[in-house]
Amino acid sequence: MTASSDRPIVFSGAQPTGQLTLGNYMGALRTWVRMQQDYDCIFCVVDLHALTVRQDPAQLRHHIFELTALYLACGIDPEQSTVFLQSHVAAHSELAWLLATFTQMGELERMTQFKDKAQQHQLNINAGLFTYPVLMAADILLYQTQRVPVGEDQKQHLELTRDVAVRFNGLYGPVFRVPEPLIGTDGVARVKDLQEPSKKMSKSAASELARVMLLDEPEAIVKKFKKAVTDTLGVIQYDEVNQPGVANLLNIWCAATGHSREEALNHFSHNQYGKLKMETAEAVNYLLQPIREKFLENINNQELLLKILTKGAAKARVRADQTLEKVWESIGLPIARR
Ligand code: ATP
Ligand code: LTN
Repeated sequence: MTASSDRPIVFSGAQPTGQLTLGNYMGALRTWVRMQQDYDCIFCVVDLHALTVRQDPAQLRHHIFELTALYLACGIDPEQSTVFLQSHVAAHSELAWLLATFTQMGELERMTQFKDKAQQHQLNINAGLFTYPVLMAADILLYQTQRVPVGEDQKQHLELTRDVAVRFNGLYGPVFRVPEPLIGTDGVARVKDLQEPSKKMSKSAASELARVMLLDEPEAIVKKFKKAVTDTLGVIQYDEVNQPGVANLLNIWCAATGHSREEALNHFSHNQYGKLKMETAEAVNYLLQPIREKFLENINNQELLLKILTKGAAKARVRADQTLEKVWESIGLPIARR
């Protein structure tokens, strides 16, 4: 391993809006864990983003610790990577304000996540929900990030981040590094909802059967896969358009076992859906078992979790402030060193 300053910088985050799903793991977390070896990784618990949907204070606090414990249980190593809570580093909010003045309303109006969430939360379409992608751009640009490993649903936000960075640099010189998204390199770019396989599996899906949580008990996982929606064609082949449920199960089986799609099709070619469902459930249980065990080891040690976040924030703050000062200077604001 080389010194951290020589390695390309990676930034990513997840919202403390509930336990992680298999989608979060296969689309993002698993890639994060692998990247730690070769990259200078910064992983954030993005609590300020979670506030765009109304949160119960006690539950939010619980979710913050739970997500931190899940990061560790998945294999994020706070000695190797920087792990911190977004609200602990003020520069995120500060840069978000500045970047909002370089982002057009029309650009934000086009964001599909905004349109979806506005639809889901019609009584609370707050301005934060609208400017959410600007805060995300600030998260990424503060650290001169090179790679951003995310699920496919975040692609549009990444494109906006790049556009804002290029626009700013065009006006003031090379202040920000323009980041590259990394989508679905080590898993599935978009794990689908088990009940409505046209949609992505989401933490906030209405039906419990729709999503597999990393901390689900093995029996619950078997039940969810058994009840997964497929189709009436009765053949196992890979066809995302006409058989999205089967394609999703095949993708999950491949990501859980490390087999290719071709191998999956050979393996299941003469089987019925029941076998595909059972074997997928077994493979997922095998994958998640060590995560559940590790989670239980550290979830009750809140003191340790807070210590990790506090230490991570101190490291992150130094780096974030360097970029923020560059931004202030370039737009003509006198710097008050902190
Ligand atoms: P919510 O459902 O509350 O909106 P979320 O699970 O979509 O939450 P995050 O917790 O912020 O959102 O997501 C963390 C990471 O997981 C992101 O990189 C996101 O792209 C990825 N991700 C989320 N859902 C999936 C999915 N179904 N398939 C692949 N990746 C996903
Ligand atoms: N918007 C992301 C979470 C997120 C993020 C980030 C991901 C906030 N800031 C910076 C990568 C980099 C989501 O909803 N999944």
